[in-house]
Amino acid sequence: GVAEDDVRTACEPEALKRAFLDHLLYTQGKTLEIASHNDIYLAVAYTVRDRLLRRWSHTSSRHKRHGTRTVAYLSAEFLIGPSLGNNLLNLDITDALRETLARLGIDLDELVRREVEPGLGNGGLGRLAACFMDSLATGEIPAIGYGIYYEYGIFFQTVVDGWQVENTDKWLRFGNPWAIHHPEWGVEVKLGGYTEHYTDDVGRFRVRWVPEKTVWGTPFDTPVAGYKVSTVNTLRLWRAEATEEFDFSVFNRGDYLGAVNKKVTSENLTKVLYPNDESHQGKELRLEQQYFFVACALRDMLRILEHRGLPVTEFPRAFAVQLNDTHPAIGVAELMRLLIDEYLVPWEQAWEATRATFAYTNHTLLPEALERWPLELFKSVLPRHLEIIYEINRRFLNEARIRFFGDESRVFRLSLIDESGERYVRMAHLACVGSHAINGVAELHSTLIKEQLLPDFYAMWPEKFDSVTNGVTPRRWVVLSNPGLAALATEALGDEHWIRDWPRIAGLEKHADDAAFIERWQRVKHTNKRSLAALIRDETGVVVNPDSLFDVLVKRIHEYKRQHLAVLHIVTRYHRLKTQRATDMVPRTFIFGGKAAPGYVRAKLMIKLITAVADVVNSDPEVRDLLKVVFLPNFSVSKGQCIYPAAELSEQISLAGKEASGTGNMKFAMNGALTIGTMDGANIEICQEVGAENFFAFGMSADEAQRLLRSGYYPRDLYRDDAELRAAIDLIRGGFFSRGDAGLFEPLTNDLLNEDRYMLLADYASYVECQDRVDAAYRDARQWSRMAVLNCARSGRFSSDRSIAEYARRMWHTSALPDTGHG
Ligand code: 26M
Repeated sequence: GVAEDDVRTACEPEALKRAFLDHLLYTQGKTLEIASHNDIYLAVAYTVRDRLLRRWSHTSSRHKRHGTRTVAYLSAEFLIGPSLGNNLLNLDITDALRETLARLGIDLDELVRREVEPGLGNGGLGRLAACFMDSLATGEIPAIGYGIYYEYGIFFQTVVDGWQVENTDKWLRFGNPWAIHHPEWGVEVKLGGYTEHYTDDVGRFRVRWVPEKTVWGTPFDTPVAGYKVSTVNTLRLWRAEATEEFDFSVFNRGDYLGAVNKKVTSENLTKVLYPNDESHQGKELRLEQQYFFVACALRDMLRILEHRGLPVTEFPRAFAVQLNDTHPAIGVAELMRLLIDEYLVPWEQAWEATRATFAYTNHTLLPEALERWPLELFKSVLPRHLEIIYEINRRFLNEARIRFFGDESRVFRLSLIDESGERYVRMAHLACVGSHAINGVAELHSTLIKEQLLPDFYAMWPEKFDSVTNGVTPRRWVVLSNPGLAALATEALGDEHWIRDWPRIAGLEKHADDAAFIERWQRVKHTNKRSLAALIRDETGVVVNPDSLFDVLVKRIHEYKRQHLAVLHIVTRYHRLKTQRATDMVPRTFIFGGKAAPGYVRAKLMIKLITAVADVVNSDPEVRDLLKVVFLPNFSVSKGQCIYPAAELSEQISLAGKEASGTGNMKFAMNGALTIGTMDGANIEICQEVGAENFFAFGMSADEAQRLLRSGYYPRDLYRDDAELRAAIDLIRGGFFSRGDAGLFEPLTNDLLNEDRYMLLADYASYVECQDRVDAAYRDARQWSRMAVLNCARSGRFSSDRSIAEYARRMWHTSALPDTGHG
């Protein structure tokens, strides 16, 4: 593809300059003299996009010609982050474009820094989907990501008086140069209504779904380039609008305002991303969103199949559909509906094709996060799908009755319908039954799925269960965010192969004892810390010391993630400083970031607790620079890119057994932060890889935590018996951090003393003791840096390239389709 670059898409400085100026004038309608920052950004982005599109058209025709299996990654969220820097990196035109623009007086790095990112995801799950898209393209695996083109992404967080305030994220305000709208590939999606069963004119039993309404879905395509390969895959996100017929019918009745109103209603469907993760609420609009994008995706795959001249029965050979959690699990019933009702495929054959098509990734064990839809609600939105689910369930339970002869209680537990009280459709059960493969996202998590979440399904189909440990892309999370480290790695390793083959980073290990290398490593870290300190000053006004230990906890705010355990530790340090002249303490800066779901009152109170402690500690002259606490507002992909490279200590302190994997933990390790963490999720595997001597492990194991909970857990006894813990909790509940308002944090402290579901008190002593060992280790800067280098060097397993290779081989049965240049 690259060989055929024409005058429009060539990458030499002259061609880039021509293209940029053309776009500025002919797309933006401006000359350089009057162009705004945004005009320039857009013209640059279009210049880059042209080069993506050239490769993209090649990739599509290559995929069509070879007819290999395409991965369809279905996800309600894709948290892709800013695009410009990443596309330049993957196209390998950063330097050429930087030079070209510099000659025109334009600073490319500033354009990259100021890009506003689309926040089309909540956190880990959405970001994982984005890392996977990068690795699929880099691995040259034919793939399409399917999702929703939300008009409003995750809210923009500000902090007012220490409290989280949500602001709308109108990310499309200045235009989105990366996506191309394709109205011509629009599809109609039915919703609501009822079904009619009838016999058609040749005597076949048929079902007709008579919808209450229809909406029109159109795709916005974003090209996703692999790193220095010619493959460019597609991220295809769907937007809902009113159908034309629908409008016409109302217009004809003369109800103009009614018609406009219905149009507005249709557009509501993809208006906003639900900002809660790990807590399911049975909201009708959410179910409609899920069905909408899945219906669009499957229709689109059928269109592609037809375009390739293949019959519908070839569906599973043409596509491997991966369900990113249960959010798209309705796809199982939708594909069945399409095959049975519309293509008249017999049930058994349709079911076999469906199962061969889908695979399901579970991302959580938390009961409150498991999706269940009240039957009545489900029926009112998807009446035909409910019938199909009943039939899937009837056949499935018959199979189960034979397999588990006489065990009706097991059949009851396996059912796709929860009938223990109000009746629900269990989406995880639907996903399991309709998939040929089910996986967890880290070893421990996969074990717990088999033993605790879905033991009956595991007993029935042990061979379906698998584990694929998450990974993150080293392109964004090292090369783009940490250029200093990237340059050092390239120099030490002699080439850039590590960027596409991350395990080669192991080559740094032999430099871990090299004083000159360690010094350069430390300089890189220090530079990154200074930039983060500048960002912190700009955003919060707090001045932090770049020579202090940067101790970082960034992730969604959740009780199970235990940000308040970190607060108890900080308060303990503060208490020590005030009561003992603890002058040998290592100066630390505690950096927090993360969003709380707007309706999650406790999580918002945790933010207030962090900021309240920060206010007191930061302004106490006695503390000097031994302790600083900052809450950096609006944690996002862009913020992460500034934070991970500057971190020295990565806080991964969830209660063991609760965090499915974690992926921030991997980004920290790759950037040479040491982890203080529980034996939870992928922390266990990180500890294994980097060596226990280079990892600060603390707390109960998942097993120990469960046993303690079952044998009777009494947090108040722990409070009674531990003076430091008591002092910390008493300071908080006595109102010390809330101007004497003793009631403010009571919902948190009372819970810790009485229930403490996430067992902070049980892990507190171990955590504080472990933090003391961190201090001791940090005092020896050489030794600390050595451990940091080893963390990076031994993070080879945690590239999403490895995760994708495992999915490709074990669940998708697909492989790379590299561009040989020979057609
Ligand atoms: C569900 C229903 C309605 C509205 C929103 C949701 C929802 C959205 C996001 C539920 C869960 C969501 O994300 C969960 C998530 O991010 N899980 C994380 O997934 C990561 C990738 O596998 C793991 O590393 C984390 O451990 C896991 O918490």
